[in-house]
Amino acid sequence: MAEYQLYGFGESGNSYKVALMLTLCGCDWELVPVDFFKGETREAAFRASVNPLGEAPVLVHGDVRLRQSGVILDYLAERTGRFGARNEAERREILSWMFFDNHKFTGYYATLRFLRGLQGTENDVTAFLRSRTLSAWHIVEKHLTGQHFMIGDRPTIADLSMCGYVYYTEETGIPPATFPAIRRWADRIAALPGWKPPYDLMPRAMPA
Ligand SMILES: N[C@@H](CCC(=O)N[C@@H](CS)C(=O)NCC(=O)O)C(=O)O
Repeated sequence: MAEYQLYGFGESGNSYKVALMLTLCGCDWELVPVDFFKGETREAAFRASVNPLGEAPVLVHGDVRLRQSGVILDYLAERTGRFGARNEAERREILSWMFFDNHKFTGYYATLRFLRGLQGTENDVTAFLRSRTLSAWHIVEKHLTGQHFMIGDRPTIADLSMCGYVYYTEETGIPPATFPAIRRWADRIAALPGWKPPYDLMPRAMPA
């Protein structure tokens, strides 16, 4: 058995955040596939034995079982000494971006991408999500104009959290060309030694 078990699935950018961190850090990990599209996260057994929040990702490390990608990234940064904060002020800055990511940058985009990109839905809800996504992405675009990573000149878990969905290519109505600084930032992360795209790390769960 590998040192770390990651419950997740290929389409899950939140799982990809963790899979990417484990991979970049050279950790010994294995995927425990979650059958999301068949409703596994909504089953009582999953909530009782894997995650009471009914979500992927979950990381198991020996006796430690963690949920929420941000918490998992923080744990791994501490364990591996990679991509963490150099001081208290930086730690708060990282947390601030990770909360913003979970609520808005990933939060709105992931929901839009699920509805529009994976289910082909287009309605008032997707229009609302697109406008909220654009607002969050413009904030990040401005922040990344003139600096290489979210916290200055070196990648941290804030970047690994925020990049979770930017490598998926499903159509969402968010034109990448509108966000050149975000694209350049995504390319910088993709240039880190060992980087792999989502479906190279975890297979798709969605039936073809
Ligand atoms: N903030 C959470 C979000 C996790 C999340 O929403 N995961 C999705 C898959 S990408 C999920 O399992 N959703 C199930 C549901 O909400 O019912 C994290 O970062 O881990």
